[in-house]
Amino acid sequence: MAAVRIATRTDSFVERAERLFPGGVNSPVRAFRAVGRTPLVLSRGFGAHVWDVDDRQYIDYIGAWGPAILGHGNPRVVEAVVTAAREGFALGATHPLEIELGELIAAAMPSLERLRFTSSGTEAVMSAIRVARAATGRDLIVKFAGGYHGHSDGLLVEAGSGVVTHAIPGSAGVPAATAAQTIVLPYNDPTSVTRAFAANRARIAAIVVEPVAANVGVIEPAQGFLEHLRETASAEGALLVFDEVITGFRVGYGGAQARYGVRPDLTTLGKIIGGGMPIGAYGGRADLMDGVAPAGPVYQAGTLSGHPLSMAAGIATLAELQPTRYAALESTADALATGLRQAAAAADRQVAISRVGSLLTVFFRPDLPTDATEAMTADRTAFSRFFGAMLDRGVLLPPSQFEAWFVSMAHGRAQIDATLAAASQAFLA
Ligand code: KE4
Repeated sequence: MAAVRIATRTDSFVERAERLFPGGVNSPVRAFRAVGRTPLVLSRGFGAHVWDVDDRQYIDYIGAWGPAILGHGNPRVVEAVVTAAREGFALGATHPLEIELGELIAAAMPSLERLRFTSSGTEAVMSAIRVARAATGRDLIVKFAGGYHGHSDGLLVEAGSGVVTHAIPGSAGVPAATAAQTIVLPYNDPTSVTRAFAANRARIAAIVVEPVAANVGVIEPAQGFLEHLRETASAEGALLVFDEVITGFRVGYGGAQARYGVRPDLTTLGKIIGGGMPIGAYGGRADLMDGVAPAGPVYQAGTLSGHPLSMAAGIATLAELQPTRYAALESTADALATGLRQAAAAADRQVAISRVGSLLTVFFRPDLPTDATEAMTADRTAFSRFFGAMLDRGVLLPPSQFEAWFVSMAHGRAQIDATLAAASQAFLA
């Protein structure tokens, strides 16, 4: 007789959510469609763990998609938010905490001579592009296949027919004319960048790049790639925009620009700088940012930009991010990656494990991809089976082959050992 599945609180919440939200979620990846599983409904997080509404505990590698570098519910971050909340929420004028967090970010990333807070990474990237277009008087933007920079129209595009021709819409509702303002190139392909500028001389305003690709799985920049972008942008009168929404304060306190020693003209940030509260930021050269209203003609605004509670959470989070803690985080992530390689080999599974700092991806393909085209050949069915087997053993991975695992400073030996024990079984699934 077929097992009778008892309806759970998860089922009830999912059913109600599906009546309310498109796909039952407020952001697509949370629907777990890529892995063919019922989405989790999570109600609590503490340290390296999250709990669903049926009180099932998971070791968490989603990490709120990046913000939770300290783990969930860090007492000092919670206390900072509660203290700030007692003084009022958004007050509609500059708040001292905006200045405090802005100074911390500028000190950590000297390329941000000026910056502006927003409420999301999407707003930050959209605004940085507007600044670049205004400063150069040019319209075209270069991005890289597999790069995700939020959901503004001009960045929801796919590569056009020829490598250096203009993009086509990557989402319904994006006008072809808007998409055509973007050129999509292969990541880690310097020649395509040179050719794109030769074919669009004096028309490209900026190159927008995730300095470590983390939205096709984790792909490290090839030796010299970021330097080539820097040199080409400078030589061509275009601007280099580092989208560090994920890598900022993740791959080191100074972000990818410090890790790789390449200075962008503009940087976008999010996630960690808000400690899990809504946030984004963009900033860079003073001569560029002084073009932003009310100092200059580039308009950008936001009711809740610089929200005091987001500022408080960000300040408390950055205060915990000392260099010694990054060393320990790197060591934990390395132990996880090494153990996963051993577990896969023991199960005779061909996977390639990419790691940059505490960002990690298990690609179900024989070797490490260098760009999105190669990443896309990964075996998604195999990943989905692995995801489900890990979930059933209490380990929550990002529900997509093409999202990064986020290891936090709250993940310790016990969590790594438990993850590896689960993986030893899950690689056999
Ligand atoms: P938000 O608008 O979601 O705050 O940030 C957009 C964004 C910009 N740049 C990069 C490099 C990003 O990774 C993101 C958002 N990241 C995704 C996960 N890869 C957020 C998760 C989601 O969309 O639900």
